Amino acid sequence: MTRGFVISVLMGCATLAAASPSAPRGMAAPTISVSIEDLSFVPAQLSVTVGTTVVFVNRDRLPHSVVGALGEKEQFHSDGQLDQGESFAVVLDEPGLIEVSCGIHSRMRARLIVTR
Ligand SMILES: [Cu+2]
Repeated sequence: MTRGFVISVLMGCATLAAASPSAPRGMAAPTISVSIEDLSFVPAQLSVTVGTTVVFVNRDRLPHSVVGALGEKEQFHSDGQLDQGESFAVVLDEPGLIEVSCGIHSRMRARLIVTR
């Protein structure tokens, strides 16, 4: 199930994520940001290790949402839509290939390859 997932929404904290890798207690886990611009996730593919925090930052004028799925199983989703300047952070604590999409624009896709 989704046990162990720590999901938090950071409102308007775009620069925070890029500047400081805020690791969960006792773990030196990295933080990586994915930008949403011009109806795309940038980068569209990312390889990370388990425990990495990924922060999705909406730098687009349009609202977007973030949905992550491992196969048929949803792994995470943003709390509603992200307006310009808002962000959504998720800790990836299971290995696998996560397909990321936008719940508003179905052609927006990204992949997160999570390894141990
Ligand atoms: Cu979108």
